[in-house]
Amino acid sequence: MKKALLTGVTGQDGAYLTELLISKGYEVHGIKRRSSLFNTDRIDHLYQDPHDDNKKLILHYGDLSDSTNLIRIIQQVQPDEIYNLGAMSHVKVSFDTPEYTANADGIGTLRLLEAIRILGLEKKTRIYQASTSELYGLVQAVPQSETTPFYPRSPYAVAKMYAYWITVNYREAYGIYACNGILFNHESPLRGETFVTRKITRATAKIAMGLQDKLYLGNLDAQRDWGHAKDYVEAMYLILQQDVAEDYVIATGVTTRVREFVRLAFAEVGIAVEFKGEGVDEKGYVVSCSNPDFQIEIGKEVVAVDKAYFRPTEVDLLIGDPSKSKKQLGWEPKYDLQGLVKEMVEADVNLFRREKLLKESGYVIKNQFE
Ligand code: NDP
Ligand code: GDR
Repeated sequence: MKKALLTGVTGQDGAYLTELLISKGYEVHGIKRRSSLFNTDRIDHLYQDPHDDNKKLILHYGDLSDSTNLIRIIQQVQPDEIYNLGAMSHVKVSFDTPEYTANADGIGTLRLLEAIRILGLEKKTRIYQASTSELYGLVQAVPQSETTPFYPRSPYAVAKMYAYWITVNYREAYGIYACNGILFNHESPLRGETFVTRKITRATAKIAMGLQDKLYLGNLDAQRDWGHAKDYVEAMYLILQQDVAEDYVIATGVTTRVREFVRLAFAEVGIAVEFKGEGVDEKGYVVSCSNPDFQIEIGKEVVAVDKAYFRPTEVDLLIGDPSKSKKQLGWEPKYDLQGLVKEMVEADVNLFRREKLLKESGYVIKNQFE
């Protein structure tokens, strides 16, 4: 039985990849940070009692900033494959915590590669590095491919640039099967609540149900190549199954503005939104509602811009060229943007329907000490 070790197992991609690897017969080991709450919501359905002899998911406490625990866990697990998904992954937050981001996202990758070397696992353990389209940053050329020059625009992207090159360097210097997947934005119902797509789909559901008044966003003009995380973890797996270790772009090849994502999300619940005004004064208004489940006032202002969400330096346009991964990996995304938006909005509508019902029935306690 193959063994995989995942950092970032509690995150969006960690959850989907764990599910995929278990379905392929792997024993999956995940590194989880200690926190004051469980924080395992995304993988609870996969977790088994640690006393179960047939368990397929085993969790270890650890952190990318601590090389001692990484070496110990890798020595204990002796993984065939490592997927380094752990990271401080929020671009805007990286401007607030740049040193920590460099440590976890940049040096964290080095720590894993060194652990493989220290333990003499260069020929046994393959490693996948979660690289990102944020490396392209300030537009040099479009669509962006494996050969497009990088120009990172945030502490996050600069840290990931170090991780990218140290992965290439350890492959070339020590013959480790180490690969970068340069993944463009990928989303799902499991996406963190503060990334723009999930922020929009949650707000869409809440506004439609009368649970939220307005959605405040930053740069509505930003263009992103959005795919579904489920498709993208398939690519991660394929990248580590090839004869030769290489780096791959994973993207849909279609780009969409944030503003358009908002329109698509509201359209899923039967609400048509139109934008008027410019720059920070731009606003989104309801122009019609065809869904009898939702009573929303026509003309209501549901979207506004808040400068607090702007970044000191922005990445304006991302559109990936996935030709290499399609040709060499045989990878093909199953979801289009419409399917992605539909799944995310449906999940959030269900989530807030449940929450509303619980609240109305008196089961939601605002403060546990009340
Ligand atoms: P998430 O933010 O959902 O998950 C990040 C994971 O990393 C969480 O499990 C988090 O743990 C863990 N983590 C954070 N800091 C540390 C640390 N110091 N040590 C160990 N673990 C840590 O990210 P995604 O699942 O969306 O992304 C997975 C990876 O892919 C990340 O590296 C991200 O930068 C990269 N990426 C993501 C893309 C996307 O569009 N989603 C695109 C390209 C790259 P906790 O739950 O405790 O916070
Ligand atoms: P990104 O994702 O920065 O591309 O990084 P995010 O969803 O945060 O932003 C996408 C674009 O939307 C604009 N935007 C807003 N973003 C957020 N979060 N909140 C807002 O209110 C808002 N309004 C507009 C942003 O300015 C940006 O242009 C994600 C992360 O998953 C990274 O870890 C990953 O490497 C890249 O995708 C590829």
